[in-house]
Amino acid sequence: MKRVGILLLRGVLAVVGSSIGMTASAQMDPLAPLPEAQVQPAQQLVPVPPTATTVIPQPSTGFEAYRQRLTYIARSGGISEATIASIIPYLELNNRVIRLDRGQPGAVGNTSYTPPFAPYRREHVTSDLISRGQSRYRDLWPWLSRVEQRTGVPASVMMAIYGHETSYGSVTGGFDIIEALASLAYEGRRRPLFESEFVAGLKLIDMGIPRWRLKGSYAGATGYPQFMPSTVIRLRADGDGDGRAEIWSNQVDGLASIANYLKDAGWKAGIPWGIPVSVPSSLDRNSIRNTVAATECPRVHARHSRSMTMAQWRALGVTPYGQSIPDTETATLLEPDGQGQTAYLLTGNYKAILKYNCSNFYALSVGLLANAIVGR
Ligand SMILES: [Ca+2]
Repeated sequence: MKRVGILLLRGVLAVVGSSIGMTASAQMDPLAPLPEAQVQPAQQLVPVPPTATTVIPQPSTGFEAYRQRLTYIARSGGISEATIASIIPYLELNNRVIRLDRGQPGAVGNTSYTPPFAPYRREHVTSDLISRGQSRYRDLWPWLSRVEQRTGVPASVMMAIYGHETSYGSVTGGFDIIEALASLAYEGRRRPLFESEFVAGLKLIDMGIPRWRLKGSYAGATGYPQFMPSTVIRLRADGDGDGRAEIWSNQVDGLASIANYLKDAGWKAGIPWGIPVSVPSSLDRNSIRNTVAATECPRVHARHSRSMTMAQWRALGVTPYGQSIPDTETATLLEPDGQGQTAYLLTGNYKAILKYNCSNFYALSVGLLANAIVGR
């Protein structure tokens, strides 16, 4: 997983978590392992409607205790004592991070409703984003072509992700990710994930990256590729060949890291992410329905048909508008605006984009922006 974005956490019900348990754990030996139960995750608590008489416990008391657990997991993760001592005692709970995390669209309400794609596309694949992408693509092509050769990932796709994630480096996020990750871990809805990313963030500091560099989204994604810390450690790449992978200050390194991520996620060279197709109205959607639930983000995959080869799709009357996929290549069908509108056949490379951010709208708009950047 690259990062925890807005969509990854969708569908998780926000729960009033103001009464985080805090009793004896503050008095414990900080060296001793702290079982999970001593700092209760918010989701185990019964929601308390805010009323005039509701007493809101001070969460800072609970967070003080939680710092001891952070110290313990940092030590267990091999973080140096110097880093632990210079950071953990001074960490504060960032309530804004928690509010943003809980306030995500889709967190409450009718989760079965999926809006049409067309309005999202208009908003996210704009002429401004296309023209800025084209100009950067031209400027950086001498470096990006080498990254493309090495990874098999088209430079246009790297650029489109760069555009979507950070508006080509102009919005990389201003949260201190160490504090944000500690706050989200404390909040508890996805504690194992955020605790492990917190430790990875400290590891980056141990590796010599200064704390002030570690700025990013409220969910802990940082740098031009918006990687979570564990992904920074595993997949950041050197794009310009100077021996350093500087994802916070060097665009080519950021783009090469994006390509490296997609390659790691299974990107196959020479195959498009997907193609727009027309679907005959006679096509029996039931006969192509996907009956296997995906293990990762099943709601996103549930909107796709089952996988068939291009030759099989063609036999069913599904016709590419332009470029095709090789006949033996498999693809799934997605009709994001419903029947009778433009549909897409999506390859394994689309699934690699989904690993970056598991949302059909995200992956489609990345693919369409990439096409537009190279004039397709
Ligand atoms: Ca470099």
